[in-house]
Amino acid sequence: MNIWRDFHGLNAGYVLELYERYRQNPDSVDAATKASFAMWTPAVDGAPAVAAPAIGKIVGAVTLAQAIRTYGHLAAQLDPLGSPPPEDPSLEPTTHGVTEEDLRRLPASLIDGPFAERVANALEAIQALRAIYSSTIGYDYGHIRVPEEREWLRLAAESGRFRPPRDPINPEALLERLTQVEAFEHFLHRMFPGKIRFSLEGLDMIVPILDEVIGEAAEARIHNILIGMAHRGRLNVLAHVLNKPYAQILAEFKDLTRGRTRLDGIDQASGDRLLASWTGYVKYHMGARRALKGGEPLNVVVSMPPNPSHVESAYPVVEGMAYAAGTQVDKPGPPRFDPTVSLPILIHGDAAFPGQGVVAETLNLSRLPGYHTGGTIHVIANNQLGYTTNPKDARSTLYASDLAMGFEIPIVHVNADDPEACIESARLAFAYRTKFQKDFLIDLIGYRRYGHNEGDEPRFTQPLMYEKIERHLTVRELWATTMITRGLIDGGWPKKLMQNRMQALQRVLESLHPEVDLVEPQPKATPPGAARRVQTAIPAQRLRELHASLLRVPEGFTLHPKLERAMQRRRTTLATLDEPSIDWATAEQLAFASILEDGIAIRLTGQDVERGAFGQRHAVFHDMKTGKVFTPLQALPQAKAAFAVFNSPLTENAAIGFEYGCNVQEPGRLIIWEAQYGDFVNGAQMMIDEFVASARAKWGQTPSLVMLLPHGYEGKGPDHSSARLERFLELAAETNMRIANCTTAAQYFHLLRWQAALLEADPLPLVVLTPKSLLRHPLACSSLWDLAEGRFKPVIDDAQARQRPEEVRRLILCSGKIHVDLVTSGHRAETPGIAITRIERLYPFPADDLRSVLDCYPKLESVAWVQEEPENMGAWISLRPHLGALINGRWSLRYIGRPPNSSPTEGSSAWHATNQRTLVEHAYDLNSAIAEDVFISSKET
Ligand SMILES: Cc1ncc(C[n+]2csc(CCOP(=O)(O)OP(=O)(O)O)c2C)c(N)n1
Repeated sequence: MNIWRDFHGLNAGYVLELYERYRQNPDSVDAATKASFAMWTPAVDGAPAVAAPAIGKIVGAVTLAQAIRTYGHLAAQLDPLGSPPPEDPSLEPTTHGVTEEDLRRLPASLIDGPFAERVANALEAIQALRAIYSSTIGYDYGHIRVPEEREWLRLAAESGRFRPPRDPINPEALLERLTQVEAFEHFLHRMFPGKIRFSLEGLDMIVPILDEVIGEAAEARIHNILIGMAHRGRLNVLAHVLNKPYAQILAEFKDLTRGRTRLDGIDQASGDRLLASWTGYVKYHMGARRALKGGEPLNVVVSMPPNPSHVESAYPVVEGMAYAAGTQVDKPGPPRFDPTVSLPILIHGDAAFPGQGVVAETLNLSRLPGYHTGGTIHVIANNQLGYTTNPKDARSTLYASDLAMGFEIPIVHVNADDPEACIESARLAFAYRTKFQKDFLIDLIGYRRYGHNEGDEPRFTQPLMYEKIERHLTVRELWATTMITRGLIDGGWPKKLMQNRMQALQRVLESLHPEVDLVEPQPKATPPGAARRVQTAIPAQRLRELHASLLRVPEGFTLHPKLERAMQRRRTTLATLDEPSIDWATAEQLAFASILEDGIAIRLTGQDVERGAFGQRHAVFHDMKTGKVFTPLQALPQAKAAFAVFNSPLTENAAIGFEYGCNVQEPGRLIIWEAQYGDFVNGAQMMIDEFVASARAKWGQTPSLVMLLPHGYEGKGPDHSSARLERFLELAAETNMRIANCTTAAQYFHLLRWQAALLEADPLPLVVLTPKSLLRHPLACSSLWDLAEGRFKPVIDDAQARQRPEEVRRLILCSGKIHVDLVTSGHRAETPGIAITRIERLYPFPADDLRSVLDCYPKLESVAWVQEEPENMGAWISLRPHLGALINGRWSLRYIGRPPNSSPTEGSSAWHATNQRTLVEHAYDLNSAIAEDVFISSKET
């Protein structure tokens, strides 16, 4: 054969050019090409001539090897139930124009790889490659774009260094572990028939995989190992990995009512008053914590935080916990993150992983500054079903794991019936994570022994699959058979082990004392009066010094001219005590600076928070000439703790979940998340319902996350106006959060300082409706005196009306920006009979403060609640019963505001302005009799 027959035109030119390069420097071409050219004798004119007949075969062999490395997983035996793999034509030699005979004649070095030295020719090398890439593990790393990582993964797969016998597994210990796992499920199945437990069976290898990763992590002195997982197999993992006592789990299964019914906060059994906020939760979502003790390594804590039923919602929370655990904030400046301190391990469902958007949102956090945890080990507990739904209806991808490819996460698909392959995958995952500090994914493909839960009949929907499952041996049985075949144990031993485990469980059940064994987490009781005792004012001199520090920029730093001018103006902001010259952003900066000076670290995140969505904050300056950045709060000489500020990616759900995780892991830090506009917070409703609002009642957690939600009707349309205050008020009960709507910079200052001071003593989530136009409005500005004196006021009465209280006939109660619209109206001066009082803390409802206000106006005839939100939104619906109780029939209570609407507000600013004007007019109209159908509804209740 002539080379020109196989290679002509561009191909021939390319080969000759390559050959010329090889002639000049044999190492300048890759190993396979080098091996091919080594077989040729150059012709007189320099072109390869003698071995020309082999060149097409050589290229065929090389491309075949490449195809196996990239697509070998498509022919891997991954399904324990034996479904055929998808296969791919590129894995066939004929596709590449080679036969087995051709391959036998070619050298093994052509295929390259650590095994090439051990085999005789290219055929054997290809067979070795197939055995690696198309076995019970499918290596899926072709999407990794970093060549060094790809090469590392290739060598790791092909060297077999994580595989027995090079890295031995203790077969007896493995059999015992699988016996524990299976016996636990059998026992529960037998003793509590039909009770939901979400059996692990079919994916039993999850426990040995976790053992392997945790063992390696402990040896590597990773102090915090955090496991996030949903319902599937959770009880088994709690029992065997987190060492949750069998007695406690069995006590939970007994599900004695414990004599407790929740009525009026009284324990019906004991008559004691119940701690506020405790409803408990179902057993298969509870969390646990285990400290690995004794010998080396010390101080390793494995924990599994509780999570709601909402699959995958705990994923960003666990990431946030891992990030916070690995971050040191005890020194001023930016926080220092050490990726070797914590390890998140996440177990996902095969339907949930591609289906739930929060997964993609959280994967997108994985490499970002401020969110990077040093790499997560993901395991998809792939039982090939989502409830009753088959993969073809559950995802648009071939594998359940394909989403991870876009984030360049290496993937191994592994057959859950091959314990050695599973352990090899775990070792590879940990080694990759250690080397590159990036995520790794194990797609553990097994099956589900029973229905979705143990009460379900899976044969209704998957009759054929379950026919196979019924006949399928468990992984313990398969492994026992392997051991017997290898002559490691005798035939009776596996059965004996199983009997021992079942008897041990029986003994625990028989000696159970549910009242003692059932340990329920309880929220910490707060010391009474802690919130009242906090001092938030700080001396004017200290404020001035902080302010001066905040105005300093490094020598030679060139600010944007507008910012430079703003800085110049701010130099005199604190010059006098009583001039209201402190705007919202300055108050925030001073609050942050003073909190840092008090030694409390701050983390502020959200979309565009560095500059601030309204250009108000400028927490980070950018040098106009060099592009360098400078963060004044990180350079504050007075600071005793770190300040972090990160623009988040465009997500709410994962972002709030992550911050929640940071918060519960490190409750001593002030964690603040800011929405771009308040309405976008509804993208994270799941996090708010399931974590922020109810985690205390369900799991005894005590979050103190701060959420800043811009809110106010300013003609921007149905979106960008409302932070959906009504939703937060609806969730507020049993003192589970604080909700504020401040109208002045000083109020915001005191509120932030108050929250920081209560992080340990009385932690509660804080929801703050923050302003937009009021950020710079003179009426929202405060004086130095306001910051240096006083405290946060839950209610601000009308200072003007207080000077002539006997003239007041109507008391208008309102909250937020509408107050400014009311007091700046021309009607204000003309209507001295009206007092306007702001409720600045909507929850807990400030009944005492309001009572004192009501008592101040002796001639009061009516009270009106005025709001800009429609009647079915805003604070009205939640506050109405409280106001009714306070008024107690003494005066009429009138609602003045928009009627119920499905959309928060009008779609045009002109229309908005008209309605806002009408609303204010009604508020000031003491005599109006208003028809029901006017746009602004005003009615007595
Ligand atoms: C957000 C959310 N939607 C729906 C459900 C109801 N649900 C519970 S488990 C499940 C199927 C989950 O399938 P998969 O992710 O494969 O996990 P598996 O149960 O098979 O382990 C569904 C739909 C839920 N728990 N959470």
